[in-house]
Amino acid sequence: MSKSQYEAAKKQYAVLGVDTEKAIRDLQKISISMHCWQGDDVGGFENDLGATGGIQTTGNYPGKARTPEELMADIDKALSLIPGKHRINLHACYAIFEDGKKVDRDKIEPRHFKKWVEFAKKRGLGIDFNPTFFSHPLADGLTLSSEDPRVRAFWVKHGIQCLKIAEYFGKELKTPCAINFWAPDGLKDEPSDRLGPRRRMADSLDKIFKYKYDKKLVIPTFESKLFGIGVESYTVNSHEFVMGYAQKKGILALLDMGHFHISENVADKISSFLMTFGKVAFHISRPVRWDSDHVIRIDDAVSAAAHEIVRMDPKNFIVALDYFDASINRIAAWVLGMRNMQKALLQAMLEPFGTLKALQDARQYTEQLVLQEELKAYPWQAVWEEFCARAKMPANEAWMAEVLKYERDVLSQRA
Ligand code: RNT
Ligand code: ZN
Repeated sequence: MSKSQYEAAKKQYAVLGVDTEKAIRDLQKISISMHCWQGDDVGGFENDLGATGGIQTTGNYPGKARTPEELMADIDKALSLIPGKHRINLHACYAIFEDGKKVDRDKIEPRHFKKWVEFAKKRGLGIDFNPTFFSHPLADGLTLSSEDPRVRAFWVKHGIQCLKIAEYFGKELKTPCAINFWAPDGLKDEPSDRLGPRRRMADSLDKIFKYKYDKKLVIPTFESKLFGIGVESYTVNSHEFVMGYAQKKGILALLDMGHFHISENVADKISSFLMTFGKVAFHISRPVRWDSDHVIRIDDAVSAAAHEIVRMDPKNFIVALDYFDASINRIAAWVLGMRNMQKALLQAMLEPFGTLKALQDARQYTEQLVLQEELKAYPWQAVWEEFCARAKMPANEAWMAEVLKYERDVLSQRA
């Protein structure tokens, strides 16, 4: 697409009172947290057993990263095709044990993430973090809410160590580390006691947050979930429990787009979250019939979420991606998801929000509906291409050729 097409688009948007230059500047400022776990099917570096305990990947596309070096190289490849400055999101199971000196999760320390810090520093990336309450022999249905005090104590220690590691990231990289607590705790069949596990969960979290983390360096978030594999009837960290606990504790609640009833409008929750917490943390994901963690498309759900994020100012949001598809090229999965999120945000930035809001308030619902629909065909793609050109990035599917070359040269050697 040519410069003249951008100029034409710029004029067309200007008629609506939309400044495309401002949209490009605003998009350049947005950092999305790219999840390391798409690169190896949530495997981590502790063993080769794969993800267990409530999450699961399907597919066996060749070339997955097996070592820290491979994962870092793959992240580099992905980032080289994504415009903008972003963050990476790590899980505790991606600790790097030098000389094979492994420690269990209750004993991991900042030094086990030194290589990640070096990696991030060199590239000017921030790091976000997650304790890993799954893929472990002590993650058998219940972790922080277990009826066994020894199991709870183990996971409480893990949580505290992770807060220390998050502080280390925040301090070293000079940008606060968002640390997300997601625990798979739940039950397969109808429980008799729904209250007990929730009380134990709250007590364990209280113990973790007794650790006086530096609030300038660490932003804890707490993720809810409706159900999971093997925990179909009851999750301890239901939406209501998480909302209540987070508010009481003064931490943020996290919305994962795959963690609600399939017909629920997750975007509608955002404004209420913002009013309650002042900031909203997000896992952008794509459930297909269930929490399947497909690579995100610019579907109605993602588009609606992006619109709400832009309308309520991206400054107030922590946007992370969360999906893991092992059936397709993993680098393409990263690049596509990151670029899709950016495109969805750009489309939202090109919305004449003031005009639409005025139509709503004046009850001119017909005009509002018509404009909302007509906007979908506006030339946002020309603005996207201009944004990519300024970042010296391929603007369209041309990036896939790069990924295929990497697959031939690098990934195919990992048999
Ligand atoms: C699982 C949650 C959680 C994980 C990651 C790996 O259902 O969405 O966020 O996907 O922590
Ligand atoms: Zn999630």
